[in-house]
Amino acid sequence: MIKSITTIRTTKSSKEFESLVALFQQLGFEHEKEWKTAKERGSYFIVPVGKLEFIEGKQPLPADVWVEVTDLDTIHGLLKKNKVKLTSALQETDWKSRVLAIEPAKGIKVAFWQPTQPNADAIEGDLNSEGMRFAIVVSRWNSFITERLLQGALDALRRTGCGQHDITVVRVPGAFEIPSQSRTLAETGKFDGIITLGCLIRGETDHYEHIATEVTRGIGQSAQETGVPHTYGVLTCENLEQAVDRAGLKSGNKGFEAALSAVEMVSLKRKTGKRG
Ligand code: DLZ
Repeated sequence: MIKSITTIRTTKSSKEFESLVALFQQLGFEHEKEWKTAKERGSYFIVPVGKLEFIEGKQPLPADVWVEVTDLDTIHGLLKKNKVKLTSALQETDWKSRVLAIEPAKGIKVAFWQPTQPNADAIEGDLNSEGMRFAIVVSRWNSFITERLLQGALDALRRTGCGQHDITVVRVPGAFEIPSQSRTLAETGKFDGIITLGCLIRGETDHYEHIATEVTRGIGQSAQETGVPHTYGVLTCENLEQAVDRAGLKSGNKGFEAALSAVEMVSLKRKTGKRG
């Protein structure tokens, strides 16, 4: 059974290795693992779908890794910010896509592309938060976990282009207070989306089920009744170990995921909601 496809590039120096790893992390690749032996080290990224494609005829651009993205303009912006020179400018192709190419280190040629015609039967939100305003409601109870969720959420917003001034962080005592505060903020009309972050641990919480149910119901109700997208980054865990696992520093951080979902939902609402 085939399990995965890996494409390997060797770098010329430690500096090049480190700058490539940092760049690809910023571009949104999921950093899976680093490994080290006495003589070598490696760092690899994973993507949701791998493809092996054969083409007969002329290849449109000299790149040997092709990365399909959902928002080429954000990638373009990130490359500019990192002063990565394009080897091929952002351009339309004759296969209904837009594409750009880079060579961030000698011999490492990567093209990024996005179809110009969305899938006919699916509308999706984009992961570009430039110009969107978010409130993050975070509870102080179990703050050693919730502060990590907050860092994850801020990281996701920053990476997707949200301005610092467009993010408001509001702290509440515990998870129970998240729904009412979220609603207060949603009703102001000042925010495009609300990100809720908290942590309930069964072993340490009396009436755990009741609080968890109430928090979930309240957040959902606020979203539906105000029409403002709310996303759910409230951990409901059996124990502390599980909570730590779900509040990882990069991948596996539910705060990061809740913020990304908020960006996607705000974008989707703009595409599918009432006309201005
Ligand atoms: C009271 C309580 C308990 C026992 N456990 C938690 C918890 O694990 N996570 C959490 O966010 N909050 C907890 N709380 C506090 C309640 O959510 C609420 O803040 C207080 O009961 C005050 O209304």
